[in-house]
Amino acid sequence: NNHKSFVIWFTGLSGSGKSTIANALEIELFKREVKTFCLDGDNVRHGLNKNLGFSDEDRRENIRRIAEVAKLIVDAGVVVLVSVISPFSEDRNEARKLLGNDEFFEVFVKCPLEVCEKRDPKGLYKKARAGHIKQFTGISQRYEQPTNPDLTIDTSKLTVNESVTTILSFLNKHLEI
Ligand code: GGZ
Repeated sequence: NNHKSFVIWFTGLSGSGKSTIANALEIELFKREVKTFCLDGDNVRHGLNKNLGFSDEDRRENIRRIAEVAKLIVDAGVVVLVSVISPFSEDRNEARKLLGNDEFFEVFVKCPLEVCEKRDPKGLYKKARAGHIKQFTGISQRYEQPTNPDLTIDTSKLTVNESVTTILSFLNKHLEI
């Protein structure tokens, strides 16, 4: 099957649902014979980026490397689903510049901090509140909301299925897939 390749860049707080949505979307794209690859911050930080922490500098380098890897995979003709907090607008804009506007779609996975904190699937917010994790996004470090995302998904209002359907119809409208 011939399709255009591009990056879907999911940005949002820890616990907002980025990876969950990317994984569910990947299943739907597979059914449509679209080749995909998931790049997840949490995974990449165990390998390629294991020398990076969570300072502003390290987050920037994390995003830079992930964008470069995403570009390599896009050039191989694969749709890349990137799930990283990517809290700083400047870093996301650099990623967009690297990929180019036609090959970069920013999806803001929007979810109030209170909801993410209530979900707390890994107990990280609890640790961050207690001061055991420094520079935690939303607690002790800033998250800059996208001002002009290609798409916004509010996961405090939509189910995973509804979120995936919304993204698929966005992609249908914009691409021949
Ligand atoms: C934010 C942190 C932190 C701090 C560890 N701040 O939700 P998770 O757990 O599974 O995924 C998060 C991941 C963040 O990595 P990213 O590469 O996505 O971040 S960034 O784009 O900002 O570079 C979270 C966990 O690592 N985690 N410490 N201090 N999230």
